[in-house]
Amino acid sequence: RQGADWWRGAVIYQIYPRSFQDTRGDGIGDLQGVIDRLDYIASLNVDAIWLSPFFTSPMKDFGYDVSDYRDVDPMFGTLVDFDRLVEAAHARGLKVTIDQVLSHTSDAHPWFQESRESRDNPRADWYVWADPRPDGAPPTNWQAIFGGSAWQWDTRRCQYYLHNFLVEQPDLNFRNPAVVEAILGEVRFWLERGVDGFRLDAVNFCTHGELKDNPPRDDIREGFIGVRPDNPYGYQQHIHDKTQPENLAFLERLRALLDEYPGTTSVGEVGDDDSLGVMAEYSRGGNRLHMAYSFDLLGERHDPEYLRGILTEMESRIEDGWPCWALGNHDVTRLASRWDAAALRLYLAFLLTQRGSICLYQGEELGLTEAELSFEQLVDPAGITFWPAYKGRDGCRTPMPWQADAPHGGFSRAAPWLPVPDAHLGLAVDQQDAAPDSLLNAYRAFLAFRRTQPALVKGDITYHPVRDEVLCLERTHQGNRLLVALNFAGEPRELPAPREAQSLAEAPAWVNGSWQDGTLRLP
Ligand code: TEU
Repeated sequence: RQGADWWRGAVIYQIYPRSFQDTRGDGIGDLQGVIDRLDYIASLNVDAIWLSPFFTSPMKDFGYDVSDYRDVDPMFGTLVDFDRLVEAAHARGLKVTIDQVLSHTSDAHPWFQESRESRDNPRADWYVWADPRPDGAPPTNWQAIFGGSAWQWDTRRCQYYLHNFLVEQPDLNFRNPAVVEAILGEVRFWLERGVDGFRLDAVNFCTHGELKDNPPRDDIREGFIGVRPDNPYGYQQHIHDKTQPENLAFLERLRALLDEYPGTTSVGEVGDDDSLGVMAEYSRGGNRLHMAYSFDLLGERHDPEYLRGILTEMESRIEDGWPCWALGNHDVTRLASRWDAAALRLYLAFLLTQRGSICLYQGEELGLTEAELSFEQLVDPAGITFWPAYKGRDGCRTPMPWQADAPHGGFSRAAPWLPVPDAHLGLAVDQQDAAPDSLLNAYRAFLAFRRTQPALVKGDITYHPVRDEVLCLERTHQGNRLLVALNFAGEPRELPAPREAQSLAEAPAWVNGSWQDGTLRLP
C-alpha cells in the first residue's frame, strides 16, 4: 500500500469537516475533531482521507468559496492543527488528500477585490469579465448551476463577471497565464506541507468557453444527479460546452507539479453530459490527472443493467486512465435514501469490487439516511433557491452520530449547525461498534478482505451479462482470480455460474451464498 501508486485501488474516506466532530463547542466540526477520530477512520481499513474544504471562506457555499487558499478558516482551527492532522494520519498509515477549489474563488478573495476595482488594474483579467449586450443584458444566456444567469453585473466596472455556481463564486480566468501560475503556487503550498494529493473541485469548469449563446436543450439525462423535468439543479440548460480543450494544458501543468512530489495523487471531479468521456480524457496518458470521478453512480438509477452499462462503457473508453467511484458525497441524497435501504450490504460489495479507486462519504458506513429538514432549517443556497422541487444538500450533511445517548449524538456540546436527526441515533458509531453484524462492521470486514485480494485492488475486470437481476463480474490479478456475484433481485436467486468462471475454485470467500456443481445460490 505504500508505493508511489498507492492511490490505484485505494479507498478514500471523505470527511466533511463541518459535520465530523466538534471539539470547540461552537456546533461546527473542526480539524482537532478529525484528529480525535483518526483511530475510528483507521479502524475502517481505508487507505486515505479526503478533507472537504477547510480554507478561509465566507462560507456562502460552506467552504467551496475560498478567500485564502493558504490558510485554515478560524472556525476549523489553524495551520498548526492541519500539520498535526497530517502527522497523526501518516502515523496511522492514512494518506491525506485535500479539496482544491481552483475553478473559482470567493468574491471576498483579495484577487477578486482587486480585479473588480477597475478595468486596468494588474488583476483586471484574472476573472472572466465581459461587456453587456447593447440592451444591457448579460453577454450570453448561460445559466449558473445554482440558478439564474451565470453572469453578475458589477457597478464599478460596468461589466458582468462569470460565475458557474453562486454569485459569490466568481470564475477565475484560466485563459490568463498569470492565473495559472498563481493557482499552481497555491497548490505547491500544500504539497510543501506534505499532503498526499488533491480532489479537484469542478475541474472541467476551469477554462471557460467562447462567449456565445448556447442553444436551449431539451434532453434530460435520466438517472443523473437530481435531474427531473421539474428540477433545474444540475440541468444547466445553457452551460453544456463547459469542458474546453484548453483545459488540458492546465491539467498537464498541474501534473508536472505533482510529479515533483512523488507519491502524490489527484482526482478530478467531472460534471459533464459526457462525463465518462471526460473522465477518460483527463486520466489517460500519465500526464494529466491520476484519476477522475463523475456523478454517474450518484443518481437515482441503480438497476444492475444501468450500473453495468456505465461501468462497461467506462472500461471500454478509459484505456490507461483510472476511474474513481463513489455512491455518496456531500452533494447528493444519502445512499440509504436514494437506493434501496434494504440492500446496503449489496451496494458495499458492489462498490468495493469495481475496478478503480473508491470514495466513501462519512456516514455511508453507518447507513445514514437523508435527513428530513423543513424549509426553515435549510442553509444550502441551492436548496433555498430551488425548494421544493429540489431540497438542496443539507440532508446529506448533518453531523456524524457518534454516541446514541450523548447530546447531539456526541458530535458537539452545542446545538449543531444542522440538527442530528433522531433517526440517526440508533445508527450511531457506539451502537454499531457493539453489534457484530452491524453495517459498520460489514464495511470493516469487507475492506479488510479487499486488502488481501490484489485482484480487487488493482486487477482487471470483465462483466458478464446481467441474468435474473444478478450481476456477475470477474477480477483477475496474476494468480488471484475472483468471481463476484451480486444479487440485485431483492429475493434469493439460483442460477448457473457463468461458464467462463468454471475454472475458478468453488469457494465463495466473503459473499454469503453457495456455489456448487456449477450452480450459484444467492440469498
Ligand atoms: O460540485 C460541482 C458541481 O456541483 C457540479 O459538478 C455538478 O454537480 C455537476 O455538474 C452535475 O450537475 C462541487 C462541490 O462538490 C460542491 O459542493 C460545490 O458547491 C461546487 O463544486 C461549487 O464549488
